Amino acid sequence: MPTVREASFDLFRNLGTTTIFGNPGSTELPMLADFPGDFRYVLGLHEAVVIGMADGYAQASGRPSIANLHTAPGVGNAMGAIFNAQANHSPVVVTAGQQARAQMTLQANLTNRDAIRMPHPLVKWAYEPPRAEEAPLALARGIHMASLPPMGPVFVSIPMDDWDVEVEEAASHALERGVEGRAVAAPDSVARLAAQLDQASNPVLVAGPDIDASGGWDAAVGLAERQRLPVWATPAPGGGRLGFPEGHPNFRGVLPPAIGPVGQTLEGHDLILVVGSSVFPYYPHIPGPLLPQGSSLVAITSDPDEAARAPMGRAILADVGLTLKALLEVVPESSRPAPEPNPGPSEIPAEVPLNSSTVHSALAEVLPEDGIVVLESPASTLALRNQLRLSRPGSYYFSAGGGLGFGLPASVGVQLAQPDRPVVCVLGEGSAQYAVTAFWSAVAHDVPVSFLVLRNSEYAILKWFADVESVSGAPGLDLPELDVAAVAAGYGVSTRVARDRDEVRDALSAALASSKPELVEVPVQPGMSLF
Ligand SMILES: Cc1ncc(C[n+]2csc(CCOP(=O)(O)OP(=O)(O)O)c2C)c(N)n1
Repeated sequence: MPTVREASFDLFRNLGTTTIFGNPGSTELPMLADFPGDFRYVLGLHEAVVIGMADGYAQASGRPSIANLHTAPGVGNAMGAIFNAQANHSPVVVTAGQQARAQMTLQANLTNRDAIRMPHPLVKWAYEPPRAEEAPLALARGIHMASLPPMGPVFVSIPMDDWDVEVEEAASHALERGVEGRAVAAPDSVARLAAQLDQASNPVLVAGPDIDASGGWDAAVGLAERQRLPVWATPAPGGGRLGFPEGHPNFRGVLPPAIGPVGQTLEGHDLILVVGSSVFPYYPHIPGPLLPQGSSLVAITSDPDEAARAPMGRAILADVGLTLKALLEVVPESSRPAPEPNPGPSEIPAEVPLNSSTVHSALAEVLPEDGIVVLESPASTLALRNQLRLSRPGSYYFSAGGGLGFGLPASVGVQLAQPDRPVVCVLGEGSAQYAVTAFWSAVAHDVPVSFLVLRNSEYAILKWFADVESVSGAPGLDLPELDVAAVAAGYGVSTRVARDRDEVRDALSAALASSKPELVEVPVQPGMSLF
């Protein structure tokens, strides 16, 4: 019979996953022994990087990814990134080594003494198999759990002396199983919603990240066009992906992230259809009516928790893409006038020194049609969305959890999953620090991400929040002398500094054309850019 190690790698292979992200320690070495030639091990130098890369890879490949961490301290280091993965609905299968079974009760060094409890409440399922022979079954169960809706991270702890144990005959079934979880809404729910849409006088669509994740992009466009719906993107903090092309004439913009302003923005709409998003990813507490007077809300989500916790409206729990397609099949062509066409990106007055809107307008000039943006530049998020108007599926990844340290490693994972599409990772110089060693992984594994770093010498978004929260005199909001280009160069990345719009455009073109990771650092004016 095969060993636990052989059976586990067969399992990964059968499920189409031959990339393992990891940072090894003594408790993980037995798993990695005689590492099979058809597998790729992507080394991250810190666990935030390991999980961030695995998160980007899972989202951009649409398949579960495997991340291997070093027992308790490795899991501890990874917690912020696991938090992001659950907010992103990202199917990351986190495995960690554990002391040898014979030494766990006496708690020898590096025993993860409560391995199952440790990653809670961030994972869908956490487990340590009671017997070595069951480790492949536990991994199989974890992989299926991670990829069932709502997708999300799981955790399996595996004692280091399990890997050479022979599995039992019965385990072979586990290796070949498939579990399918995409289910369309009941036909009467779909018919009722179609009738509601058609009878509404001024309905609106709010598009969320799970439209992209579930392959519902074309159906969302079809529905908006057939029903003449204006479309808003769900508020930026929860918009880990785009649910609708932002260059489409029906696209209105990104909803503001607070209760009162969302209600005001949707004023005048008698039906609000929210698809593939929580209702809503609010952030600052700006109270107000949850819904405009006289309007009702229906949400389609594959996440029971999102459905249950929404403070208003009716929710339909179903696969977002399949249900959009089913809705499109039954909804009639509306005779409502089409929404006023969106005027497109705002004009930017020529400005010296640069601000982030100018930089993003230069990026828009050179980003190829199939370009992908991974974004973690808090004060320029809205400027980037406005200037770029990304309009292809799978083109945008952002941390829906809001924990910094996602963008840099996720861009490496996204590029590994999408080797034929150019990836640009846009970072604030503060954000770049949280998982900074991912620069090394990009170089070591020849991952040609183009990094664009906006250097405004401050935590600009926190200064904006200080105003919103009426806080004055807070320390720790300035970042003088933080030379990201020099740090990245230390990890082996080729870097340049661009000081005006033309230099930004030319440096980005060169980085995009390069087959290596390259970084363009741009000193920009402090403050938020909203357009
Ligand atoms: C793990 C983590 N720690 C701290 C924060 C709080 N935080 C949010 S934005 C921000 C500043 C980011 O600075 P920078 O990347 O330079 O972007 P800017 O605001 O200047 O655009 C911080 C520290 C966070 N979101 N996540």
